Amino acid sequence: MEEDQGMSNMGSYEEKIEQFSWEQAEQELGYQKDAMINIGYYCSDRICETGRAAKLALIWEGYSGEIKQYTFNDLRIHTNTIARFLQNLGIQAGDRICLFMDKIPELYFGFLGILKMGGIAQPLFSAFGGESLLTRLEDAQTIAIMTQKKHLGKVRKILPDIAFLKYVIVVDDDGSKPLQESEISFNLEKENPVENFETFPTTAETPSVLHYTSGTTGKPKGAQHVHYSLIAQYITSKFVLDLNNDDIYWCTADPGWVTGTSYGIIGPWANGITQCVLDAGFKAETWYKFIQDHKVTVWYSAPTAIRSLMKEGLEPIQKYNLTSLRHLCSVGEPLNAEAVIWSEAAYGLPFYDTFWQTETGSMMICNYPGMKIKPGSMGKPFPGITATVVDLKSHEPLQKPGVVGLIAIKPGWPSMFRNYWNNEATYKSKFIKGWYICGDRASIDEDGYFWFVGRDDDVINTGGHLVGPFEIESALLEHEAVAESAVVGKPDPVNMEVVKAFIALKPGFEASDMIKLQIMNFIRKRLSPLAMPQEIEFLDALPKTRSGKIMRRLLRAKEWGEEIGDTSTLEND
Ligand code: 6R9
Repeated sequence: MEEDQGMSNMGSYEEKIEQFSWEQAEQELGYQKDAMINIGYYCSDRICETGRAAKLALIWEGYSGEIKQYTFNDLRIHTNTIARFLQNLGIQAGDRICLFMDKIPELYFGFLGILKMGGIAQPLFSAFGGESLLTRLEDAQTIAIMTQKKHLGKVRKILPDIAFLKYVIVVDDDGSKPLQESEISFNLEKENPVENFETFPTTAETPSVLHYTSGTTGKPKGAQHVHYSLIAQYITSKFVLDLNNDDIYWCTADPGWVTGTSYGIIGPWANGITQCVLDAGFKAETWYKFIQDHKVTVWYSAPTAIRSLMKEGLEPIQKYNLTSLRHLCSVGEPLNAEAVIWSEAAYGLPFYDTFWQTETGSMMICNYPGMKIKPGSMGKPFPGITATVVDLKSHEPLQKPGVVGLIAIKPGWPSMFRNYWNNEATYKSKFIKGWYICGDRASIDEDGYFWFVGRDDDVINTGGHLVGPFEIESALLEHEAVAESAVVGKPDPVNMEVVKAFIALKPGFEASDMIKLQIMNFIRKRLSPLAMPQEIEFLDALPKTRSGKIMRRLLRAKEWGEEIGDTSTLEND
C-alpha cells in the first residue's frame, strides 16, 4: 500500500530521518530555550496572534444532536475565564486539578485553563466509580475537581475520605438542584469573559499533565508530563496525523486517556486545526453521520472501534457520504492486518497504526503517509526517536531481525514523562542500560518495521484501555463473598481482551449466577464498566506459588490456550 509521498507534510521518511531535529519544531513554534512555554497559550492565544482568531477551533456535538461551535478566539477567552476563576479561588500554580466530566466543551476549556494558570491538569474518565476516583485523587493530593451535576453523587460519596480536596467546582449548575455548601458553581455562559489573562510563566520543565495509568502491581501510577511535551505533540500531529490548515480532524478518544489530550487537545490545536468532538457513545451510524455532517478529513481512532465498525459491515457505510475522509490513524492496541485491509476496501483508505504510551506522551513508532504500510506492523520510529528491541533478559539491543525482545526507546524526547507522581523508584526501574523499557514485546523485520507481540506484564488491554489486575483484585476482596481472586485478560474478538476473574468464595457463600451478577455490578460501580469482569469463574482455591502468590500467569495462559511451560519461572514471579 503506497501513497504519493509529495502530498504529505512529512514527505519522504528516509529524508526526514536525515534532516529531522526537535529544534526545527521549536523554531516553527517560535520557542526559544529557557523562555516561557505554556500549552494553554500555544493552543489558543498564539493561534489568534498568528491571524487565526476567527477560525473554528471546536465543533462539538452532544448525544442529543445539539451542536456548539467555538473559534480560536472563543477558546482563548474561555480558557482565560476558567484560569482566572481558578486563580480567584486561591488555587496556586503546581496544584493538581482534576477534570471529571463527559466530553463537554468545559472539559476542553478547563484543561487549557488549568495549564494557563500554571496548575497541573489531572483528567479522569467520568465513567470511573468512586473507588477509582478516590485512589487517584488521594495519590495526587488533588486540591480541586471540576465536574458536572450528573457526577456529583460519586464525588460527594468519597469527599469525607479525602483530606486534600478543597474545591468541588460544578461547571453546569443551572440552579435546578441545590448544591451543597462546599460546592462551587461555575457557568461559562454566565461568567464575565476574561479578555486578557496573564499566562503563568511556565517553562519547559514545569509540570503540566498528570495521567494515571495502570500497572501490574500496586496502585495506578500518575505519569507526570511537562509543558515542553508540546514540541513533540505538535510535530507528530503535523507529520503523522498529517494535519493541514483546511483539515477537520476527529480524535475519538476521551481526554481521560492520554490520546484524548495529546492528540484530542494539544497537538492539533497547537497546529491551529479545527477539531470535532462527539459526546456520545459508539454506534456505527452515529459515527458515520458525524463524519458526513462535519466533513471530517482526518480521523484518529482505536482498533476496538475499527473492529466494531467492521462487524457492522459495508451497509451503513453506503448510507453516508464519507468522501471527505483522507487520512486515518489508529492507536491503543495491535491493529490487525485484517482491519487495515478491510478499511482500505471499505473507505478506500487504510488505517495507519501508531504505537505509543501514556509515558511517552507522543507517538513513538508509526506508519506515515507516503511510507509503504505492511498491514499488521506498527511501522517505524518517528524521526528524532531512537527505538529498538532489546533482549528480554540482558536488555542489550538485538542485532538479528525477527527476534522477539522488549521495545526500548532512548530517553530524551520532549514529551517523555518526567516521573511517576510520588513514585520515583518505579519511574527509575523503567530505565535500564540507557533505554526506556516500554514493557511491550515486539520484533523488528529486515526492513526496520516493528511487529507487536504482546505486553511483557499482566496488564489487561481492553478496548485500548489498560486495566491493572491488582486494582480489580483488591476491589473484589472488598466484596463480602470473595475470599481470593485473580484477574486476567481473556481473548475477545472485538475488545482484544476482556476482564476475567477467578474467585474463591468465602465459606457460607454458594456459587450462582446471581452472585456473579452482584460481583460484576459491585466492580462496575466501584471502579468502572471497563474494569468489570465480563466473566467470572469460581474455583475452590486459586493456584499459588510456594511463597503463596497467586499464579495469575498460569490462569492467563489457560485462557489463551498457551503452553504453561515451566512453572518454576511462574513461581518466581
Ligand atoms: C497511547 C496509549 C500503552 C500500551 C502500550 C501497548 C498498547 C498502544 C499500540 C499498542 C499495539 C499499538 N498499545 N498502541 N499495542 N499496537 N499501536 O495507548 O497509551 O493507555 O498508556 O497504553 O497500549 O501495550 O504499552 P496507554
